[in-house]
Amino acid sequence: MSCMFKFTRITITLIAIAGFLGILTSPAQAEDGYDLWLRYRLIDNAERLKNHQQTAVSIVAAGDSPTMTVAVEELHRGLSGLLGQDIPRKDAPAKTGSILVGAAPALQKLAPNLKLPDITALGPEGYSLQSINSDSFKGTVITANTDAGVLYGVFGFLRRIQTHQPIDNLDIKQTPRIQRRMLNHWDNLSRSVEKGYAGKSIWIWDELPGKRDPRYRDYARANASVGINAVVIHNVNADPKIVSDEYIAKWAALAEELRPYNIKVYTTVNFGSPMLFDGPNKLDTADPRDPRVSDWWKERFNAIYAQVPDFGGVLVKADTEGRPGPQQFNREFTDGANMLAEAIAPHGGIVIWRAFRNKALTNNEPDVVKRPYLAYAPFDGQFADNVVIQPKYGPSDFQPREPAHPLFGAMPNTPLFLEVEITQEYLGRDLHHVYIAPLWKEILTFDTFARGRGSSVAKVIDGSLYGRNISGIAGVANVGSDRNWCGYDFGQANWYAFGRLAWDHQLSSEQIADEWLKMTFSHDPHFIAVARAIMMESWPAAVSYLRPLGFTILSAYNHYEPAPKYRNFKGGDYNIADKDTVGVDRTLKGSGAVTQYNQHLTDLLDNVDTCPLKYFLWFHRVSWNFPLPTGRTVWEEIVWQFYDGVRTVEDMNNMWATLKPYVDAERFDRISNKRAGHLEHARKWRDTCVSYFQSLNELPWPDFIESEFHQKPPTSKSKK
Ligand code: BDP
Repeated sequence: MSCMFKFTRITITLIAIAGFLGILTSPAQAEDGYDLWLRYRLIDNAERLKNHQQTAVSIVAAGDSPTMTVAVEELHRGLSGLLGQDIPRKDAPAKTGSILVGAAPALQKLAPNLKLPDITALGPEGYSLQSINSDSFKGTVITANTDAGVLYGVFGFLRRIQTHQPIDNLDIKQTPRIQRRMLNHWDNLSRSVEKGYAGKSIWIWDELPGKRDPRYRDYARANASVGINAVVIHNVNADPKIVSDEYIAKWAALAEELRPYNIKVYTTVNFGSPMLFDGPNKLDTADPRDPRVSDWWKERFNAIYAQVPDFGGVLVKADTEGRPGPQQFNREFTDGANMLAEAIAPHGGIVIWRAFRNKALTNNEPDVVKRPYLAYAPFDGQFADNVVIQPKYGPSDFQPREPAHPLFGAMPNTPLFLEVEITQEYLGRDLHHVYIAPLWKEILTFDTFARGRGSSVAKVIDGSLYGRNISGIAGVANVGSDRNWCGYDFGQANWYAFGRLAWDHQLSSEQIADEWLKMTFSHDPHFIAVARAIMMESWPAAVSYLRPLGFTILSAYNHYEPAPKYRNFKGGDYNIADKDTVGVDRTLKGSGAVTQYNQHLTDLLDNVDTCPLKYFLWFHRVSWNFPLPTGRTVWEEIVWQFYDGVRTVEDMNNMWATLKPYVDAERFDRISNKRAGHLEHARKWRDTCVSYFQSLNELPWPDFIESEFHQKPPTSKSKK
């Protein structure tokens, strides 16, 4: 981006001046990334430190449940670290400086004369942070209706200190907008992680249930600190053994470790389990209409709930990518999902049924992106009350950019969860520094027009559009056994951002980036401004060099390397370009995918003049010379975007290089090395893709490659 380029120059100048004046902050101590954003380092501003030390003198806690115990431990650990002195726990409030913490009923018992804030509207997970300044008591109250709410209040309070916000005069009430804020682990029983780039699975199956790795608790703390309250422990490509007695006992131990942190365990199940699972009651079918099959599941759910009484439910990938499902038995998805739902209902569990790449039973639609809509929309209202449908954010497969999934505007009578990917399957694995919050925000704010203007995806999934009592969002986890959890330091930002957006999807990407940077690196305003700019440009840049102008898919089978040729097969789903034309025709005259959106969107997307450029080649097939409002032809625009994306990565790397004085050497070097690899791989993407398209269309290379980007085209062919 050219504004980015200018910013880089300004940045370098400012850094030089700051260095000259000797006003740079000293680098922090070396860090390995294990502590994530919960580092609780001493506040480095003397005035602020003194002020906080007066506000937080002691902790007075009401209640001793496991959740209260971890909440108080965390408060003690956080305050003591941040304030550089032990903040003791006392039995009764002092006249000044006590932090009172506990659920409202317990707190009221402990301090009967205290006037507590009205928290009736906070629900089971909300919290209140209140400063009290009466004659008899000057202090702070962290309270909620439940201990879980108190735990979130503690993390909210600590986050304020960590991000340098005041903690006196507090009058804050917070409630999560979404009920089930879930991580989906694609972790296998072998401890490999599907599309995981951060080492092995953190679940050490061999050692469970007896031995509990201390990381389970730190993982739980990190999740609770951002409000994540549900974890699916197993891969969507599920091993039938996950519901064996042996494995239930293992993940019951995990549930025990996570429970104090208000995290409920869920698991994926293999729909074929009754016939795949070698047990005494193995069946020869998994037909959902066979009563023996529902009995089989009832028996397994009884076994699960006997050990995990608060088990959340099951996540199912069925009849897609070779996985078993009801269609194998000529049954509908409603048959499969409702059978499981009925078996789990007596225990209060839910069935989360994925809508990914599914085909309708009797419709072999050739355009893959149209299939899930055809498979599910006609069944709206026919699923049991405890069934949820979970589509990916777009109709294809976690592409760097996709229009939102049309199902979000098409199932008013079914709760829908949104599935996003925190792990960077199509976004450069752990090699590309991509901050994904802006992509998630683009989807969350996508207007479905389902109930007129303002019917955003966020309102569909948080339940507010249709007044639902089940709501949820799921992120495929990027967590592994690597010391720094996510494979590379900036990957932690995506875990953090997912949790924060799941709690409050109204937060901006910038706000979340600022919080994370302050808690993870430094408060220096200059550092924050530059690092935030790098983060905010990273996703748009990645879209430019991975999928410019709305290309559907260009990557190899590993979803990482560029392979436009491999994806471009004739007569297949992805015939994306030939000598004369480029894009996929999904208009009314083409595959008709535009009709799966509300009429307003259908009209907008169908028309080449009104279709947003970001989705242009997703919906339109046009000649390479088609003129665009940017003043460039489609061919020129594609080339421009590939080059511009890579230039932004260069700019981001230059900007990062100037941040050395603000970051400890260990993390700075680690990140710099990664960034070099990122740039190299982005160039590979650009050169592979533009060369391939040029070989198809034989159009001259645009002049701007040299004049604007100061590069030579990748081959010497066809210079104008
Ligand atoms: C595909 C992934 C595969 C997943 C699948 C899914 O490559 O690993 O199992 O999505 O989401 O894109 O089910």
